[in-house]
Amino acid sequence: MLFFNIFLKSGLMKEIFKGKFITFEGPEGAGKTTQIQLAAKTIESYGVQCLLTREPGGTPLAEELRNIIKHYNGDEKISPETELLLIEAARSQHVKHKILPALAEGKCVLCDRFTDSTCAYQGGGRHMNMENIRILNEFAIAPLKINATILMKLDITEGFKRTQVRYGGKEVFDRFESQNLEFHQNVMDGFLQIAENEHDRVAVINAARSIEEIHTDIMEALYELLR
Ligand code: Z5A
Repeated sequence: MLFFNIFLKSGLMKEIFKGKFITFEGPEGAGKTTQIQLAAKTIESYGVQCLLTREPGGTPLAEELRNIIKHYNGDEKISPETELLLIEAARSQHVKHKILPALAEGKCVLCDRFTDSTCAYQGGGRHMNMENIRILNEFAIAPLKINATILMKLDITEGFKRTQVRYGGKEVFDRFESQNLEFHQNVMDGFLQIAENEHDRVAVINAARSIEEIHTDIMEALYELLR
């Protein structure tokens, strides 16, 4: 009986996760990369192949754009409009050349940041027009739709502390990390606003706990959002 139940559950989970597009969002250091890897392991145990990817980036060209978006340091400043268009250019390439083909093969695609990051960082952080961002997001990803999003909620100062540990205490900031606390608080508020408006798609997970506790909550939330 136990074996039969496990067999049934695994078959059900396979159906739930096959060909799904799942995004992970949140502030810096929230643990997205850590959790996306654990989620992939669990989903693969159901017999579904996973593709892990990230934004900005994910294809060779998009990764080149990522490098500019994160680290460009020339005298000519990148305007907020240019930053937004570079992110959307990388995204369009990523969706067409990597995400859509993988979904067509029935893989479960797990993406570290996606369109909600644009609303939160470029909209909330850089105060760019939300309607323009919405139109550009749609233009870059159509016909792709997100099936479920995990928003990892963490106090921004806690996130900074975690990334400092990763950098061994050295201050190596990219163009986003070097923004002030107000910028990062606006980003977090932007994420929470999205979750409030779209609770059928977005689950908010308290990321200030142990890695195992967070993983358990994420898998439960994904089951609820996708079933
Ligand atoms: N960006 C944008 O502006 N607009 C957009 O549309 C998109 C992106 C798509 C990408 O940065 C930047 O691009 C991002 C926004 C912008 N910049 N910021 N800030 P990235 O990809 O390089 O970095 P990130 O997305 O911010 O991720 P991160 O800093 O690497 O953090 P994370 O992936 O969420 O966390 P992690 O690497 O899994 O964990 C961080 C550390 O904490 C690490 O040492 C872990 O071992 C530790 N950790 C993880 N979980 C825990 C728990 N539960 N307890 C304690 N410690 C933990």
